[in-house]
Amino acid sequence: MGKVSDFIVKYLQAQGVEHVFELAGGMIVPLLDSARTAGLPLVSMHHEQAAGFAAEGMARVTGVPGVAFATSGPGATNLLTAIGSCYFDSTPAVFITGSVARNEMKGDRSVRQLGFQETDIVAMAKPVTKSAFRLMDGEDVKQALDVAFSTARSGRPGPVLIDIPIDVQTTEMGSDNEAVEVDVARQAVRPHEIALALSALGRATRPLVLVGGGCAGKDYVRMALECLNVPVVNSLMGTDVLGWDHPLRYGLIGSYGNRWANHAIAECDYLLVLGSRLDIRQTGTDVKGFADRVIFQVDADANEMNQRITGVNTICADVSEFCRLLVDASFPHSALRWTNHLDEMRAKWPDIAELKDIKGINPNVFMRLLGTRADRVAADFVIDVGQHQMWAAQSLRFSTGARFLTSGGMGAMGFALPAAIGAAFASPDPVVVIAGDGGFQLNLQELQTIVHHKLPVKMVVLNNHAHGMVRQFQDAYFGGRRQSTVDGYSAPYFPDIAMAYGIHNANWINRVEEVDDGLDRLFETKGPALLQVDIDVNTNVYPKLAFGRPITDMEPDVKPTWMEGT
Ligand SMILES: Cc1ncc(C[n+]2csc(CCOP(=O)(O)OP(=O)(O)O)c2C)c(N)n1
Ligand SMILES: [Mg+2]
Repeated sequence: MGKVSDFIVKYLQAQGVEHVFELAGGMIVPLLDSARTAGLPLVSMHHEQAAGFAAEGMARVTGVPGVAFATSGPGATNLLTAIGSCYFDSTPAVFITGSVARNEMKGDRSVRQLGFQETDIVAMAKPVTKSAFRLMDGEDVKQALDVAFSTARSGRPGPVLIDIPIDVQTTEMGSDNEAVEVDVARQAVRPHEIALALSALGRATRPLVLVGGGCAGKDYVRMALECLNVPVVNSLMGTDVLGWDHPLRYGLIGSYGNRWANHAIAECDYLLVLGSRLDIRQTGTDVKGFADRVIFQVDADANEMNQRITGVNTICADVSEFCRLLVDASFPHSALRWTNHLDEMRAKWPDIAELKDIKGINPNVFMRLLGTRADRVAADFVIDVGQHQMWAAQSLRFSTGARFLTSGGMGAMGFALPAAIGAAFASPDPVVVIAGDGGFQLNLQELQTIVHHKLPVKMVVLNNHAHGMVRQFQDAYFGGRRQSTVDGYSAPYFPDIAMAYGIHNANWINRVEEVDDGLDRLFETKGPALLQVDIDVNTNVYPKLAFGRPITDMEPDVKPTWMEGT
């Protein structure tokens, strides 16, 4: 029958796991060895956080739970940021950590450690997982994996952590444990809920749909939206539900939302929220305006509804299932006056004209050009955290079907490069990384993984020589004292770094006239390439919701009344 570690690997293969991301360590050597024997490809990363993000990137593209292995102690703790990212952004993943042998565990002894690197990762991971547990008996391995995979995928997806002592991994298994397909419980949709949502829509003259992360990568959602024929706005996590040019798409709402999209949400008389939790970054703090319209919210997680915005008609269901039924039940809605009005607002306030007196390359304009260029090679996008993320969400032009992956709830700098590695293993098409000079330095070491596997990752580093988003915050609320964002902070010349790793297609631009050429060079070779794009340090992201005010009041025209809490 073999060892527990052999069984685990076979089980992963049966689940459709095609790659496991890891960084070696003594306590996971049995798993690495079994994977090698069974032909399950391992991707050796250079930081466990990066292994976790790569697993997340892969899961978001494939829908199959991402898997990463890490050793005990620092290996396991290094995973935590990525585990949290999967938790907040509802990404299915199974993290497996190795730990010290059972006879080296401190148990109830009042010492800090007994075994070398002994660390209670289960307790640490509990608040950022759907389930975290230690497998103490090899005979329970099948049950443990069944629980892990069904928990990760069912309801609102998320991460699970299993910690396995090394001597459990090497236990010879007595009974025959056949790996089977795991059943995933999906919440049913009650037909009368759809009927209610549709009849209220029938009465609306200014209807709107808000799509969020719960819709990303789900084909039924797009089909349902097209059946409804209602204008659609998105949260950051729902950016890629419809392509930029899709006739129903009216852009990003929220803190850095497109101006017309925030007006659309303020003015609508009916709002159907699909897979979005209406958090503070989407609605602002002043939510009084949300009281006077009909809201239906569909979400897999009942706890997320009727929280900050109340009086919502809630439908606790799998969004994809809801949309599948909607396709059969709905009929196209017509609201020509309303869509004309939205079109007029969009024409009046173009995203590429928000930044006045710009010196050098306008990042909103750049995002449009980058998207158009990347579309020709059917690229997906993985975006880091900062100003560049918001410029991308406001202005990146891409087709329906392209993915826009970013770290939403955790907002983890350093996400993009490793998550792009996961996305690159999941699909043959190129992956475009959009990162800032700050965040790119958090997982820079993964350039080696990209080179090692010759991955078609196209890296765009928007270099404003600053932790720009925090710099903008300091300028707004701390008298422009740019401590640790500009003062005391620096970034290297990234093309030289790329070259040192063996990425020879590495270029730099800082003038408007160089943009086309720079983009051509980025895509002219098949393999990895880097383009550093210098942006003036003082460039802000606008419009920006004026904190404490209604969603339509946006900086720089209106000043905030509160300091933002996020
Ligand atoms: C791991 C982590 N540390 C700190 C932060 C706080 N933070 C948010 S945006 C940002 C600045 C990012 O700088 P950069 O990557 O250069 O992007 P820019 O805003 O300049 O486009 C910082 C420090 C964070 N989100 N994540
Ligand atoms: Mg920066």
